[in-house]
Amino acid sequence: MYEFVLGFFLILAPVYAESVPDYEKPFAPIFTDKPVYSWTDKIIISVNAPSWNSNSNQVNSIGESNSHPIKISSGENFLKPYRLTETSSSSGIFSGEIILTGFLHDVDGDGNFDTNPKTSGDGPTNGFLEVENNDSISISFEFADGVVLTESVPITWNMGVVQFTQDIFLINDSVELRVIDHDMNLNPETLDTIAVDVFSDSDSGGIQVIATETSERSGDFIASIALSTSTSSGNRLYAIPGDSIFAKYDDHTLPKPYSKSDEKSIQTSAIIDHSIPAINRIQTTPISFSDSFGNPLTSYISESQMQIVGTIENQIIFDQEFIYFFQIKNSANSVISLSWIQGKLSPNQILDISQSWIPTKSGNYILETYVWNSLNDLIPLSPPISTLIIVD
Ligand SMILES: [Ca+2]
Ligand SMILES: [Ca+2]
Ligand SMILES: [Ca+2]
Ligand SMILES: [Ca+2]
Repeated sequence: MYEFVLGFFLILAPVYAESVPDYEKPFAPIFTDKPVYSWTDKIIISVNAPSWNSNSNQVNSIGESNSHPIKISSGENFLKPYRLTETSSSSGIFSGEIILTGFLHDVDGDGNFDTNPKTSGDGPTNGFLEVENNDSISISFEFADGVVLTESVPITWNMGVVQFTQDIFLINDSVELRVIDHDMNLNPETLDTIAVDVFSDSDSGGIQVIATETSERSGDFIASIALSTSTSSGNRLYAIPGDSIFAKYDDHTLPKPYSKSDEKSIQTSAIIDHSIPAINRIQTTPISFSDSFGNPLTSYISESQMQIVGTIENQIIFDQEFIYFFQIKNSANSVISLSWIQGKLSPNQILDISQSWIPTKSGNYILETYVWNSLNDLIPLSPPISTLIIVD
């Protein structure tokens, strides 16, 4: 019984649909390609109206007649009638597009308007329509006598987002920067650009870079900058390891509750690090021992002074602060001596570090040396070295 009823409807439904509109559930829905638009985007419209496919061998149109018009409106501005054309000769789906043209507004604060508002066109793809920043677009189609279908989509301005693609960049990295602000897709048929200020701890004046839209309608902008350890110029920003770098975008198209004339600086930062990992920044040589005159020692006697000598070499091309620890443990693994030397290595500098020690008793001792960056951070700059000392 159930299967019989289902079959009955499947056969009759198309005939019914083409003859009498279902006023309770209209079968000519209007679709837009996005649920919400920015003020200068493009709207791609489609209407599913199989009853207007009057000839299956020919591409038909809807909306262009004054008896069954399509009207696209925003406030007082409208396009009517506006023609949509069938996507293929028998699809029964009709499509077209309009470009929103916003209103006169200066989006970058240079005192000049950046928009070209106009309202014109009769379809299917030549329409331009002025809109406000907080607005809505109504699309209506009188698809049968006295039966008008309407679809509305909102128009909003958006808060811009600016971000570096990483939290930490190495000094040799190309730095990628991204700005997302759909309001700056000012022309939905070309790649737009945005100016972004980029600066660093070492160069607070910085540079201005141009971020380019990733595709015609994305509202997503990318810029790439290089770092320089000497000077800023062009797309190169002066920054050294340890600096923070910053990007600042001034958004002049802000959503509610901001007003049209408001602007807001949106800023982000990232950290610049060495290209050499911390543990490899200082190279150490094995420990050697000498007497107080600098002559190498081959045996060690209690109660006599010896010099413990280590050599460190700065592996990076920047100044590097260090603390060199000497720690001596006896055979019971107790620390009997701890001392350190603090200093700064210039780029690629090699330095001998020396500490005197007088063993009080014969026995076996372990000397451990550590190189850290500072007492505050305690970041190891080279692997620790352990050396056995046998005192007679
Ligand atoms: Ca057709
Ligand atoms: Ca401007
Ligand atoms: Ca664009
Ligand atoms: Ca905006």
